[in-house]
Amino acid sequence: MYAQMIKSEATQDDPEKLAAFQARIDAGEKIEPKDWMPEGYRKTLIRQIGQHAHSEIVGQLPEGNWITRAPTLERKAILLAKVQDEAGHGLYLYCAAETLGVSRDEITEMLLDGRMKYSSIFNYPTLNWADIGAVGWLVDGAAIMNQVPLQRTSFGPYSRAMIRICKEESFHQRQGYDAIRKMAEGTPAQKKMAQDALNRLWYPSLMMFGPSDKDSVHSAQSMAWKIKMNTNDELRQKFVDQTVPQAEYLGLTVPDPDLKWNEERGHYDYSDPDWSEFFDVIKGNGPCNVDRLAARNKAWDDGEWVRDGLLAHAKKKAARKVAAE
Ligand code: BYC
Repeated sequence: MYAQMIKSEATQDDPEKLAAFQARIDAGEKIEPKDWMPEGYRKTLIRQIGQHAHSEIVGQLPEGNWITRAPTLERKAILLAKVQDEAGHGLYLYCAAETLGVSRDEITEMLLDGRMKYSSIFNYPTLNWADIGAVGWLVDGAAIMNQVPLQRTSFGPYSRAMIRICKEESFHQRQGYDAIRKMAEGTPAQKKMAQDALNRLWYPSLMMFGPSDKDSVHSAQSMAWKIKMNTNDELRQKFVDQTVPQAEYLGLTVPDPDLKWNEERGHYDYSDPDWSEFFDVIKGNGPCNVDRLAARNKAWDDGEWVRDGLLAHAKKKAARKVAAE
């Protein structure tokens, strides 16, 4: 329905303006907040940037959960820094969304009441320390695969936010790989934990790229507008090709009996995730959806007095300024 709404609004735009806008996109120009843009472009960006921002914020929950239980002081400091980075990424992205005429409060409320999504991956639990390594390795690895091309996305504020985010994400992926490597090279019990984490997180990581191209509602229009630079399946394949040799190096087995190198295609053949599980998770029925939204709602309610205090202070300051003029 949202897609339909975007389509009907897009067709109400002036055809000449639309053609000039598309020519700018095709020429590789960046679109800036004050430039004319089709309503569908604006709404698609708010949806994608907003979902992305929410993912960064909700993504702090499964990892933040392990800060107090990290096995060494060094791992604790690294994890703490990473989780703080995710908050920063959320803030850059909320700022980018705000340049499109929507307030951070509005999109936050849409997350809290379930009107807006966040990445499916964060609806899976992190059961032990190996999962934290696997999240850094696989989840941040998938995020980078998706986000590096987004540095070239057509909307200026989004593109600039992505450049900064990608620098930090590559550190995140490397710290995850290092943590899982330590487990994989450890005692038989630690290696078993690393394998178990890979078994549980492999398919949810593949789901992060979105449904297969034939079921992707937004890809065609988003790619024409260079909001997305690649299809979901293209990025998923790149992720598989990059990650399988890493798993082999670690001595771990990717839990896909059909995984094999295809010499002719120059890529790995792999099995798709269970798409019915994916659609169920994004409808709100994943293992942790209820907990994640409850945690975000509680944080929002608990922070009300801070927001009220800041607003009251800002109003008082503005009134003083008016009185002095
Ligand atoms: N989870 O037409 P499609 C991170 C929805 S990493 C939930 O292909 P689109 C982090 C989609 O919204 C993750 N929903 O959509 C990492 C649409 O539903 P609506 C954040 C999903 O937008 C480590 C429907 O399915 N990264 O932040 O063209 C630590 C049809 O899909 C998912 C980004 O958000 C999913 N996985 O393509 C901390 C990157 N996949 O909206 C944090 C930017 C699809 O019509 N986003 N859906 O109701 C994108 O590149 C694109 O939005 C996607 C989906 C590839 C994710």
